[in-house]
Amino acid sequence: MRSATGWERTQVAQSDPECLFCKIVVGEVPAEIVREGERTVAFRDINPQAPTHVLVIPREHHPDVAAAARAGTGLVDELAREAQEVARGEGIGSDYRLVFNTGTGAGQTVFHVHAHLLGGRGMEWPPG
Ligand code: D5M
Repeated sequence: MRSATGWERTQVAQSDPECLFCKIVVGEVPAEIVREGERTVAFRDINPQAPTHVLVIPREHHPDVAAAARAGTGLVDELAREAQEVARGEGIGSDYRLVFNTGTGAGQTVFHVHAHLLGGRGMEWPPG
């Protein structure tokens, strides 16, 4: 397991010291990092729901995908692009599901926007 130490001193424009994923971004909480970019970090979900289950997050703190979109800096596009790169790296090509749970009613438990990248098995619809 590797923490995001390479980027520890990177100035993150917007950060919440109480946020678990902000702590992963600065390497304060360890995670199994699979990819890092200037604005994003991807790490394996602690409770995987598929053979590939990676969370792609921005370094900046935004509570959910709508807030990240409102920031208007192309961050959500970048999460999608990074997810595609992770999928390629995982050998699942372009067959994956990308999910943003938004709000407690939809199952969001960590209020730092994250894209769930799920793949490596067949998917059903509708999701539970
Ligand atoms: O998804 C939040 C996800 O975050 C959930 O699938 C578990 C995962 N999680 C929680 N803590 C950790 C750590 N420490 N490492 C990796 N993954 C973690 P949500 O959509 O908010 O329900």
